Amino acid sequence: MKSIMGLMQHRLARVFCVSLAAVVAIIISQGWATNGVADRTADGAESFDDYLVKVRSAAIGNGIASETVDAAFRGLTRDERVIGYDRKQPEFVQTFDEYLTARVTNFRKQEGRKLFKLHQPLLDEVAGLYGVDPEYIVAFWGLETSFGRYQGKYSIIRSLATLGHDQRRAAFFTAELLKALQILDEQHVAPEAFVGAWAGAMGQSQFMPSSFLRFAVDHDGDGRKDIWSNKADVFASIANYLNKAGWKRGAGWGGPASFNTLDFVSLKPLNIDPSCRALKHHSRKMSISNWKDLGVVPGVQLVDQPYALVSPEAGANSGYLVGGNYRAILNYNCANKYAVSVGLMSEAIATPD
Ligand SMILES: [Ca+2]
Repeated sequence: MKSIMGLMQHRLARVFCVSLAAVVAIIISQGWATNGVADRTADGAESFDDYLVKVRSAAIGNGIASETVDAAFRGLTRDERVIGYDRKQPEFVQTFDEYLTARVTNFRKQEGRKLFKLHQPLLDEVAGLYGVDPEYIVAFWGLETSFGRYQGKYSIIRSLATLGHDQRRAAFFTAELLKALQILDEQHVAPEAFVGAWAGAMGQSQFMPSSFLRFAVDHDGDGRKDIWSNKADVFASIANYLNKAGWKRGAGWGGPASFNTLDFVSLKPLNIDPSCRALKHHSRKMSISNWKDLGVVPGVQLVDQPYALVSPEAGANSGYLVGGNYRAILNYNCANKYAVSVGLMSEAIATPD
């Protein structure tokens, strides 16, 4: 057992190492992206155990206790199921309607309304604190894990180590693995409960370790950011994420719009933000009155702000006009169908039966 002094020294050391860790992580990820782990695994020369030895030394260099790393890596093997999922291509691309029908189900809407009411004092408190709309917190919670029910049962360390050792996205997943070790070292979660989806999304909010370290919040003040089992921490962490993504309370997400004919190609923006693939399917942003001049009519009352039109499906006479908060939703998961599902789910949650 660690002595109190030992613990204090460890914590003091970590304060110093937090800033150092960022620098070291960049150097490491740069090195590995060019001539380090990624390349060595590409030719299959590096064993999983050799990979873990390198990660161990990088983690300790980042200020993580060797005991934490050794306990996490003890007896660790690759999880080949994870590689199987990573290689699996989607069999077909769903239309918006198919996707929304499968995701924004009547069950989730009803459950969302019920839980919205049940947790209203906490949701209002958290939403007020972070300047977001409470129904969106419940919508993310419902769509990510069916309100905490399905968080995934894969070991986060094992999944990330497997994907970090694999050649496809070695640098990305190795960086996430180092962050996962930091989360364990900070004791936010017991090692045996450090589980999630196969690719490392964790807890009721399904944060990757890097998102956890940037956005997770200890709202109930017990010293742990517990997105696995504490609702106050889950809600506040989602709210904080949206706040940091630039959420504007009361501005909505956008809504459906209809038109007769539209030359979408002529509406493409001059520059497309490359950080999110969903933006390739957005028009340039215009005011509601500009859209109406082009014959694009919103189906609902929208707040006056610039909107982009999400590329309509072939032959469709309707699509979605999306505002600033929609961009914040894309930060969570950069896919248009996902973001529309969050918007529609939020509206359903806030609308009484
Ligand atoms: Ca807590």
